[in-house]
Amino acid sequence: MLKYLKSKDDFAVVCHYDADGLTAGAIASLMLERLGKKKRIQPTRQLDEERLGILKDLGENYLFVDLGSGQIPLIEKNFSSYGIIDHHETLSQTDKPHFNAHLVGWDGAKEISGSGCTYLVAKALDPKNIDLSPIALVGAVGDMQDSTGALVGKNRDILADGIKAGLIESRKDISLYGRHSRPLAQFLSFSSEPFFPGLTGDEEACELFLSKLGIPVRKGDELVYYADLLPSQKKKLVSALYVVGKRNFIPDFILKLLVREVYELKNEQPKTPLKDSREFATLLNACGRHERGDIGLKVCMGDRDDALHKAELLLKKHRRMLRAGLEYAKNTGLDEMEHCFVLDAGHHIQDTLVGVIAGMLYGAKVADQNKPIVGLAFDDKGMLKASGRANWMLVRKGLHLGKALKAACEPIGGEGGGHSIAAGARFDPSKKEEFLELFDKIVGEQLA
Ligand SMILES: [Mn+2]
Repeated sequence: MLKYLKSKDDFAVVCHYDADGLTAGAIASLMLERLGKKKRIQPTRQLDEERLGILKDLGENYLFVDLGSGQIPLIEKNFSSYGIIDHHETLSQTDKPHFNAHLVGWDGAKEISGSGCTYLVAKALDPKNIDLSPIALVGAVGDMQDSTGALVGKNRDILADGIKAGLIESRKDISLYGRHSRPLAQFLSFSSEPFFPGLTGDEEACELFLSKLGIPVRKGDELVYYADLLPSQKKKLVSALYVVGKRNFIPDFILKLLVREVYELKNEQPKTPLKDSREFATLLNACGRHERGDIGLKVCMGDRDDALHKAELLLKKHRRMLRAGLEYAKNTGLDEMEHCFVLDAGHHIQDTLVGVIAGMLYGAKVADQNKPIVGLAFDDKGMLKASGRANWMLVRKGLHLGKALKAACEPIGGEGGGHSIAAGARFDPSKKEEFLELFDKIVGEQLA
């Protein structure tokens, strides 16, 4: 791989369009730039026949990062000179340069991501590239590789690089999203993992909750952020959330993750979404989701003016859609079946958001906690997407939404599955009534 990168010129970097892919692409692009190579970069949602058109003739030599290992036959057929850096499972082999986490014995789901693999190549090319370690970690966090509460495996070596270079700080802190970028009451009310019944989705309730704890949400005219709180106030807040969680049967393994290792980028400005690695990753995902991976790439590569501004607008758009969806659900209300609630959103809520919004409806007191909620929305291909959300009390009683959705889809030719508390399905809209009837019946059986 190193020889390929050093000896060739005129590269086309192709990367996945999510946070891990964009960070991998940015690292690849910067390392090539530092080698004095000519390069272009193209993010893509997928690597398939349909998208080959936009990927053709971008350069003489290709470098696929955070994708490619699973599409070797397709790449082989269409590109003559290429290298692949990836962490996804691979079945095929190639005689071209191919650096894959699994091939060297690392677990690409937990120990290293696409950005991490690309970073290791960059570091091997030039030790000075360790200044790219923060971006590599943003990719790992974006890929949820810290889901056990901390980064593990090779990711920890990259973390150590970042700390040594004085670019990263890691410590234990509350894991809710928006420590730096959301005013306190919003920070609580938008918490969806976990969601706190009585708080999530209800900003006023959150303000009341905070004031009861003696934590002000305003200082003069300024809104207070979690990052502004004193250590004693932070502690008080975490304990109070823990109590809310316990009272609502949120299991210990979830509550334990309320405080976890967090990774902050020391050179980024406070109160921006770049300060915290998770928020940085979310910003990149917002760019990708709106087909503006190019903006995310520029932010990764150091643009703090125009590109950052545009990326923040995309993130705001996402939040606005979430808020609008929640308002829609509050205003139209839910259909109540015998064993579940239905949020029939049609085209009013995006299929990618309907699940998150359904989950927020418990907190917002739109739905009673004694039944699960299934949100329905059309996807961009005209199919119906069903997103089920429950609470831990129902799971304790035997509810498993993943199994229920899967079983309800079987006779109607749809596809479904997922976790006990959150799951999804997709099926033909003409089967809606049939689906709901069967789903309701299965949920009833599970809870009986
Ligand atoms: Mn990835």
